Amino acid sequence: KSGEGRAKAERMFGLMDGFLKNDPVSLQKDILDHVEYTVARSRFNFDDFEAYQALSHSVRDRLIERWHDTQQYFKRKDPKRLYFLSLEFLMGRSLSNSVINLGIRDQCADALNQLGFEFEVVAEQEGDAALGNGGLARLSACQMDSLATLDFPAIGYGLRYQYGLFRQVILDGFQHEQPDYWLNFGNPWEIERVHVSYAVKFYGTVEEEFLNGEKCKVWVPGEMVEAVAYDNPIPGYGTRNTINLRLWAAKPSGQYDMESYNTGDYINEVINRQRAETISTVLYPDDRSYQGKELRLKQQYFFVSASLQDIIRRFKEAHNNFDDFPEKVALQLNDTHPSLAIAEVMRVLVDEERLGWNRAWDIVCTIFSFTTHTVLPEGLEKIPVDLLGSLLPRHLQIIYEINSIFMDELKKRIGLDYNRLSRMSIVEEGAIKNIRMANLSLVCCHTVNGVSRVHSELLKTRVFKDFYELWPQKFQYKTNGVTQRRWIVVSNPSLCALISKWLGTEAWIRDADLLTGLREYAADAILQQEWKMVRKVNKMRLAEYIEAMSGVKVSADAMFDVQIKRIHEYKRQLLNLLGIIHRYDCIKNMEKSNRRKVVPRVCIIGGKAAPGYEIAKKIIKLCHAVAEKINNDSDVGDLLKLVFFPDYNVSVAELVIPGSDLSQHISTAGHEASGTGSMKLLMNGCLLLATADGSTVEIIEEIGEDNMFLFGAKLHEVSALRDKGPATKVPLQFARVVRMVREGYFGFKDYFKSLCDTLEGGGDFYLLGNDFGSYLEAQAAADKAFVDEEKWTQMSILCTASSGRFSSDRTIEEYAEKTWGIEPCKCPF
Ligand code: BZD
Repeated sequence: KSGEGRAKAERMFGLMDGFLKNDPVSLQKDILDHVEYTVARSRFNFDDFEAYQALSHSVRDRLIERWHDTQQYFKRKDPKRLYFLSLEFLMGRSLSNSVINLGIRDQCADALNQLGFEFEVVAEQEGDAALGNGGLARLSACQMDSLATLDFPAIGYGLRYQYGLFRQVILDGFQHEQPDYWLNFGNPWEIERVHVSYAVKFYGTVEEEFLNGEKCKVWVPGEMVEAVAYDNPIPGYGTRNTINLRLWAAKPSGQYDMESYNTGDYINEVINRQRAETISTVLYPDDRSYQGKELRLKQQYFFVSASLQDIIRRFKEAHNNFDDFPEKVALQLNDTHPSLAIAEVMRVLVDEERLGWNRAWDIVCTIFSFTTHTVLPEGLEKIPVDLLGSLLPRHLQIIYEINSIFMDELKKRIGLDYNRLSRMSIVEEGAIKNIRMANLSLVCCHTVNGVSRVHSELLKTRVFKDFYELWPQKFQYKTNGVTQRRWIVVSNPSLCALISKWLGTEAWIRDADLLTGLREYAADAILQQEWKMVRKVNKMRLAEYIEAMSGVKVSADAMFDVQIKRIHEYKRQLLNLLGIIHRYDCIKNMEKSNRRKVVPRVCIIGGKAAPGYEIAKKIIKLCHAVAEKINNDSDVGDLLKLVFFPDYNVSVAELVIPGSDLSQHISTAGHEASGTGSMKLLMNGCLLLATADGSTVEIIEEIGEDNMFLFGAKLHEVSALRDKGPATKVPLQFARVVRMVREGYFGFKDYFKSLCDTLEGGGDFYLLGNDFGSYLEAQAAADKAFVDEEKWTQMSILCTASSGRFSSDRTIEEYAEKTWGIEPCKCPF
């Protein structure tokens, strides 16, 4: 080539080879450019928040590069993709997680340092993305991290709520809810796709038409709303793969209502159209059961319809008929919340694609799988038929048709056993007719997953017994897991460094089974010393936060005992509080000289109550009332402190978990489907005080009963105890502490009456009285173990060493192989 030609080619090549550099100097330049051109501040004068914005944009640029490459690669390879449909994702903060997964944490810290900023301080500026309630939503977030890290071709779909989970504010010890308008300060982690939008239809009628001599149904909708895509890149760790979490926001439809045009009612037309946006305004804050609200149903269909239009469009770009659809598409329903997708796929394939009912049905039966996250039959979603019929008339017809075919087949299989037929029917008869979304999912999905082994057994023997007898092959379980990237590497960097040092490798960050390598050093005095140091520093950080937040001074030498999760009667925060009252009572009644034998404790409770859940709110108030008394009692001093962490969320968890010595997972056996908080605490070397419920049963198998504090009625005993009626033999201490609350020892006597009534006089459904004695014994055993520092540290190391099985990487590998049938598709560097 001539000199000029070569120069041009080099220039072009330079432009194409545009990957951003990750050395501190390049990062610094990018940060300053973003300060000036994105944040619009002077590069000579910006604060911590602006530094956060500029750094986030610099990181986002790097994410986008990888995201593009990954999407291009997936498009070229056209592998079978997993579409993960979930109404909730609890992502928390993104900055620290992204820089760690991109492998540029230290470079970013250096770049900031030279500009006069500190990475930790800058990262603290970020608010949480809290688009979910609790375990189910955080599990989705952990699973997205694992899908990206393991190079699976997956896309998450959900809703972009403008208001995430409410902020919990405590006034005089009472919970108040405030809106979480999380987008107020902008969100650098999303990319608005103004051109990726779909019309979603609601209401209207179903007409019959003849098309090419064939009778067919046509849905004539009464309302249209536009769904606009917001893409959130999810980077894998140690891979270039960066997958997409696509969240939909509702916008007024671009199509004008001609009627109002003609009548000249312009202002009202604009106002009405604006109302469409309410669909994605707010997350429902109740994690118990479905309430038959129209807006909730609209949310469900809105996100299902937009996601399926997107999925089918993508499929059609590469295929000209639906023959290969099941080989290319796996649809995972995160609980039954997205299960309208089943009826929607049928509608699209039958009414729009004209495949005919039987062919459409064959496809539907091979693409869907669902996971349930509840144990209780009353936790299963039901939609009133009238509501569904008015909002989605064609879908109701389709569901009736599916049910009618199912019922006919079922009669052939089981005969005219009407009780069983009515239990299994998708339509629940009664004063209010309902559609049972779990039954719809069970009929149409190829697989139903439980979230722990015990949960799956309960599904087979109780909740879905009839279906298990019919289709045993559909039932599987995948014990939940959490990502060690977020829960060790991001939130506990010093423990992360210590683990890598002793294992001589960082490979455990992608392969958590390697953590077992720590077992052989559990008794090593040097490791123990270093382990204790790391934990102590984390506890001191937590103690500082407690003092800043509540004014309560706590000693980092005390045992930090935590219970952090949503407030529920079945999770038994009340049992914990009664135990604390008992401890307090003992200290008060003890000879002064004996008090020095008491092991000092700092009890931490955190969690939100659903706004309409009165008993849960009373538990929060009781916690504050008890704390007020104990923390101000000079007889007690440092021996016992109780603090409630307001507004518990992912970021608070990241602070609390690394500094916890003991954590409580004390649900009545048979009630917690899995539980995942326990896994995060276990990974961080926190000992567990627990009942044999949900995934704890499997944790016990990994760490052994000796390395935890187990108590309480076992699963098989619970039903026997309930059948027997009110417990006759509750321990005296139990009666005493309940009496203290009832008689107003902590004030608010009238207010706490109904709470005490749940425990006495034939109540006590959750068996607190029955389990109280063994709970106190387990607590005493924990005290005893804590005094033996060497023993405790060894147990702590063994907890981390045994936590590998509870990585979401393992869960996702199992889903990929046994449920979804997908393979990794790794984007080359
Ligand atoms: O799901 C939880 C279970 O209670 C836990 O045992 C389990 O570990 C996790 C993950 O599998 N369930 C929920 O978190 N459920 C909800 O948040 C929810 C939300 C909306 C409606 C109903 C339930």
